[in-house]
Amino acid sequence: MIDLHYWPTPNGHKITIFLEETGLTYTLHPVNIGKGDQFKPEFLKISPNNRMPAILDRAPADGGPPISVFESGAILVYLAEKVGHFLPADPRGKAHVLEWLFWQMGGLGPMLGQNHHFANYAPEKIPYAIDRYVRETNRLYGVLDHALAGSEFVAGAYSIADMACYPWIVLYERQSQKLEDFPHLERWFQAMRARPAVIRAYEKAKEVRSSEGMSEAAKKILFGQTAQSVRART
Ligand SMILES: N[C@@H](CCC(=O)N[C@@H](CS)C(=O)NCC(=O)O)C(=O)O
Repeated sequence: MIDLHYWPTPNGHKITIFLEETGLTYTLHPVNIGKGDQFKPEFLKISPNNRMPAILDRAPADGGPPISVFESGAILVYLAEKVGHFLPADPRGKAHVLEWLFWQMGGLGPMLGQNHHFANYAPEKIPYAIDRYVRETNRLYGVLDHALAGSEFVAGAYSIADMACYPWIVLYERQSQKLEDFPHLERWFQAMRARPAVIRAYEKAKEVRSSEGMSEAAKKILFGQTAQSVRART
């Protein structure tokens, strides 16, 4: 029922976790971002930002033509509302989940992504940049740890906020963080990691993942983009 355009990165895992949790039927369409699949015209039609994940729902609730959605946060909200799970309907519960979901989209994901970039992929090691993003990662881990001190999950009951945050925390070593410094976060992380749906989602990733590391050609595709690349697509 759902076509998922996917590559096994944290943003991709969020959606396979959701789909595995709910049992919605889906087909994975790999978007090899290191080879430039994100610039294919068919993909850009549903994801104009040339980023995965994106979905096509072939059986929308209104019975109309297929609906496409890009941006992992928008996809999670769309799917949660479609199935009526993992995003509360009451205004207080919904606001609480949405604030943490958007916190992930605007903070945790982008900052940890920059951490990965400057620590692992940048051709020169710039101490100021590495330090800035390792510190901001550390601060964000502290915020999450504090939230989880008073709550079993990120925003009350298990929700799309947990699914959005978890795949970023999986890479804590690469982000120069120690989970033992964040006991509530560590407790939550272990509980998330043990969920059968999360295990299945990461198994799916293995079916798709290319074994090679990031090639120089892939770095050129991923890290040199400007508005000119957007104009050149059409
Ligand atoms: N804000 C977007 C971020 C998506 C994103 O950055 N996807 C990356 C992989 S994790 C991608 O598709 N990169 C392709 C590129 O940089 O051209 C979301 O949450 O969906």
